[in-house]
Amino acid sequence: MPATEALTDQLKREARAIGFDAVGIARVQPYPHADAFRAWLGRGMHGTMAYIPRSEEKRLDADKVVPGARSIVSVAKLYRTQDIPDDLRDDRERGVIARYAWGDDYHDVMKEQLNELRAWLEERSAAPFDSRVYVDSGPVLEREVAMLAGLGWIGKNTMLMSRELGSYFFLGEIITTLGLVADEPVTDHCGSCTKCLDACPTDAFPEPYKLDARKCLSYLTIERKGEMPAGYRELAGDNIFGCDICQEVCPWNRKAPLTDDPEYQPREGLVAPELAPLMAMSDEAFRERFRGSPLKRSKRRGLLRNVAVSLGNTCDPDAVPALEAGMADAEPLVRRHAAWALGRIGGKGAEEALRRARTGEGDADVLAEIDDALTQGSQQEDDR
Ligand code: B12
Ligand code: SF4
Ligand code: SF4
Repeated sequence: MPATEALTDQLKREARAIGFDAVGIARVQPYPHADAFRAWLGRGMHGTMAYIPRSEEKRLDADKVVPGARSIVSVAKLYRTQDIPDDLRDDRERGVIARYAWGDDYHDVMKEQLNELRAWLEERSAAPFDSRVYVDSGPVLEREVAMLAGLGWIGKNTMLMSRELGSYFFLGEIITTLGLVADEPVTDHCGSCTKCLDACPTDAFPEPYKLDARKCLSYLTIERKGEMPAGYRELAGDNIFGCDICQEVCPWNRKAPLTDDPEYQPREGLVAPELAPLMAMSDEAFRERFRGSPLKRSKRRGLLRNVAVSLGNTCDPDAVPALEAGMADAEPLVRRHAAWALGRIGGKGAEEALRRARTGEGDADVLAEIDDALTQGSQQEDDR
């Protein structure tokens, strides 16, 4: 067996031994969907994620990231551990956190494993090489790379899909100047199915294989830092961090395997947590609870914004006390969304809470939200 082939084979075995669930090699080459990526940016579908257009050229050319790059080792790591038990899912006082965020922060876990794999490669390779390791946050089109490396196909929901693994897995890569033996892409297995496109609550797919991030609940609950636009609040339902709907409905996830890796097992209270206690969380409690967790990305104010919206979506007067506490939060962003939520619940208790909050409120945006909520509440009364 020629040396490169043997090294590639051993590298793949080592990647699995380290804990990755799939591994493949992509040759550095022009990306087949480069124009689609440019068009996506051109139409502003990245929203406020300015870091993406800033590194547009690097994302499209690995040689601009690692000069002389010839191969990209692409790895996948499963994170699905269980599904949400029906009784928790049906409990409207609870919110839903996307599965990827139940365990430890995958960036840290996977980077360490990829560094271990790179160290192994450095020891075994006859020639010295240059390389960079990335998980999610680097200037790489990770799904495109994984598709070229034969890990799966890009589904209509834009997820990298695998017949063996489904789609609940993370991606990471080593871009290297080494010339390894490249894999072949696999064919598309979506067929005539459109379940993901039909299930999206916000209609975020303008067409198959394209996602308008500005409409996606994952973007709206995690990446977008300011207010949640009014038109999306009801559609957010009980999703308080990320969204798994277009994966939950996918037939390829029905029998996909679970992982028993300790890092990705759910941290206490993250599988469908109760909403009201989250609303009462102090800054310190937030930092303590979500240290080393993907949830820290939204920051406390972003998470509580989402929790307020979901409390409103319960339409349950029992949520009024938690929201009234939210009206006293130091963050105007939280108070604004708590006001909206009280307006959505309506009724005497919610109206009184809004009026009490109004007397001490000094922020113009929050006052406007309170006034809108009071109008909405009185309209609801008229309709009853
Ligand atoms: C920005 C971003 C987001 C944005 C935008 C997502 C998007 N679809 O564009 C938001 C915040 C919405 C998001 C959400 C999620 N994300 Co995200 N996200 C990223 C990030 C950082 C960049 C993605 C990007 O470049 N988007 C630009 C678009 C144009 O590229 P793309 O998504 O790869 O889409 C490809 C297809 O559209 C394809 N294409 C275009 N036209 C056509 C036509 C045909 C016929 C075909 C076949 C393909 C095709 O070309 C594009 C380029 O390859 C990547 C990490 C990375 N560095 O790549 C993670 C990443 C894609 N996200 C990931 C995850 C887990 C999620 C969520 C599941 C989290 C959650 N549960 O809330 C959701 C899933 C939503 C969804 N359906 O995509 C994983 C996906 C793993 C996988 N199996 O695919 C990644 C790879 C992170 C990681 N390292 O694991 N994410
Ligand atoms: S993650 Fe949710 S909101 Fe985003 S595209 Fe998928 S179903 Fe739609
Ligand atoms: S739900 Fe259907 S169309 Fe969507 S990714 Fe899965 S197989 Fe493809």
